[in-house]
Formats: sequence, C-alpha cells, structure tokens
Amino acid sequence: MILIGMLDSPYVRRLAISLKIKAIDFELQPLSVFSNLEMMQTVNPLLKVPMLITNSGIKLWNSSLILEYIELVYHSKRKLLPSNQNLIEQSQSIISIVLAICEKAIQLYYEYNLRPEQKQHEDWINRITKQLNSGLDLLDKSINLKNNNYLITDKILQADITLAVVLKFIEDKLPEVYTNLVSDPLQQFSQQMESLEVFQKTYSKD
Ligand SMILES: N[C@@H](CCC(=O)N[C@@H](CS)C(=O)NCC(=O)O)C(=O)O
Repeated sequence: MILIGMLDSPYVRRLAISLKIKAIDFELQPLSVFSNLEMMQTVNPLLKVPMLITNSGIKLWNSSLILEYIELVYHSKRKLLPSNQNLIEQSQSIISIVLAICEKAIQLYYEYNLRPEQKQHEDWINRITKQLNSGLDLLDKSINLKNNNYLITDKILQADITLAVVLKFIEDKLPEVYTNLVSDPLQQFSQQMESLEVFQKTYSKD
C-alpha cells in the first residue's frame, strides 16, 4: 500500500501511526498538496491528502474512510476501535469532536497562511476560533485523563491517536491557540503520547 501525504498533516499522520500500530506494511510518499503541486496533480488530481493506493491499485481518500477500510480488510490485525457499545459510543463521540476541532484548526491555519492579510475575513476568523474553542471545551468535559493513560481503555485506540495528532498540529502550526486555548490536561496528554516511539518516528513539523 502507498500512503500519499506529508506527516505535518494530522489526517496523514493518524493513518501512518494507525498502520504502524496495526503492523500493516505501507510505503509513505511524502508529497505536499502545495509545494509538490505538479507531481501531486498527476497521481492525485483531487489534491486532497491523505490518499491511499491499495495493493490492488485502488485509490482511496478521506482518513476516516481509509481507517474504516483498514479495519474491515485487515480484521485480524490489532483493533483500534473498542468492541462494546458503551465504549464505541465514547470513542466515536471523542473522535467526532476531535475531527471538528481539526477541521477548524486547519481552516484557521489556511486563513492565516494561504490568504493574503488584506483579504482575511475577521468575522470568519472569529467564528472558526470560537468553534475551535467550543470543541476544546467539549473535549475537556468529555474525557477523564486523571485515572488512565489513554482515553477509552488501558490500550492505545483511534481516539488517542486522533486526539494526539490534532493537538500536535495545533501546537506546531497555531502556537498561540495551543498556549491560550488548550487546557493543561490536554497538553499533558499530548506530551505523553508524543513521547511514544511510534509518534516520534512518525513525525515531521513541515
Ligand atoms: N476530512 C478529510 C480532510 C483532509 C484534508 O483536509 N487534508 C488537507 C491536508 S491536512 C488537504 O488535503 N488540503 C488541501 C485542500 O483541502 O485543498 C480527511 O479526513 O482526510
């Protein structure tokens, strides 16, 4: 399998870390949708990452759908979703909040970095910052980090991976947001996850 995209994308990184934890072989092709535009255009005309090329040559997009494909096809491998209903609900709820935070963080990053300053839209920036903040608040209320190293069980699951890569993206790309809006328990969770070997070996700031 070939995974296309750069590790500074939280979506690409959640997939790469998940594949490694599940011990599934893949080749990472770190192409950027911005700086490798020409090469990317030929292999990935949607210009969206992550893109996965399966062993039979089929192209898949969208990190959540690709993770679903991997869970379905490689069902004998280590599972990253819990198996009882209560824990599945907890896990999916956390992942959905985290993906909303991720979307807002990326919108904010693009607004500041891709749009010329004079064309930046203050109302839009305020709206997405508020949504980002609400997501972080909701997350603080939904999780209990005191008793457990991980969010759902005593093993690392998709909710842990997704939350960690999104917190690292915010820390790297929106440092003021990280300092001002991300709570201490979430920052501690991030540090703990980033100290794991698989996170350190699957990381690039740019
Ligand atoms: N919901 C998608 C989001 C993927 C996404 O937005 N990726 C960004 C990179 S972090 C991208 O492709 N940006 C280029 C663009 O949106 O045109 C997923 O889970 O894969």
